[in-house]
Amino acid sequence: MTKPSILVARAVFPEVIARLGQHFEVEHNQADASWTRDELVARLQGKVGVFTTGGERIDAAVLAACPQLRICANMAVGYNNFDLPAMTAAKVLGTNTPDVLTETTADFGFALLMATARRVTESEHYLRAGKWTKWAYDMFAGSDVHGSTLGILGMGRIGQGIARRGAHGFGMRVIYHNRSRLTSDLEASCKASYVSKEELLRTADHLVLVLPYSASSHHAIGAAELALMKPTATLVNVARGGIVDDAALAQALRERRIAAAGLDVFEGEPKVHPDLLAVPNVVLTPHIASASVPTRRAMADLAADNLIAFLVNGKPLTPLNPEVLG
Ligand code: 8YV
Repeated sequence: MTKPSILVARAVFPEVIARLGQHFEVEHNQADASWTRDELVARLQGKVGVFTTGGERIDAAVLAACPQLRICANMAVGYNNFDLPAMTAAKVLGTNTPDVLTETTADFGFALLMATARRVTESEHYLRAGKWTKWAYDMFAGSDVHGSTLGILGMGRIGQGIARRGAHGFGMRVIYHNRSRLTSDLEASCKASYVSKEELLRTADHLVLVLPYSASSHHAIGAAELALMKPTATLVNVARGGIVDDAALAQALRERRIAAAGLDVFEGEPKVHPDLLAVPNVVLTPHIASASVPTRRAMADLAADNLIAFLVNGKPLTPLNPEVLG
């Protein structure tokens, strides 16, 4: 019997490709670069499933050009690369990788917060450049993390992980804003209090963004929101590029209207706004919040398991639009 054909749109663990190969004919992008949209559509011809990594846009035009496609399995918890209503209309299943990356991403959110508040990369660049010749009382003096007010915008699983770290590990007062309020049990476990977005912006010493990207969260942090923040505040984004207006943020950092920022995601990444590259008070990382070896492997395994479970027995593990299973 011939095996169904699937596409793996980016290079991933060889062990995961081998496992997929037990069930499917696998075409695998082993190049360093992602395929263009036209190339993706050409490669998708005759494929019933595709393993995506968050950068491949699956919309109505792609779906219309690939009528055999039945499942898109994202190796990411975020799925703003999917036009989910169009996928549902075309009866194409989408899956993502929730839970397996929560703690690792929360760890990184905290790492970025610490590095930003305590000016870790800025001071390392100074040292590496051979500029460290003497002690000075104010050399790279930053802001405290312990005992300060941690603000979280978007209080899903990762936001709660960051809240727990702040409250239990660093004695921070935690405030949050979210589309919906957490249950009182969850609020108690995170020691977090619900506030309006305006109060969050005005009060937080360290504001961490962990909300999903959609049309309604586009530029959720722009010039007006930055203007409400304390001049001593730091901003951390481990969510998605596009949630922050990067040009407005670079201007606020340049004019020291906020103290510093830590960014793992960018509008138009992997390109980074040149104005952000030009300011010293920002820590920049290349979208690696989930990148521990075990977590990336767990994400790849879950995406592969979704393809296998759906295409072999019709029962995906983490469906985004289960109505297509009906
Ligand atoms: C991924 C992410 O690394 O899960 C997400 O939503 O942003 C990251 O964990 C990225 O999407 C590539 O898979």
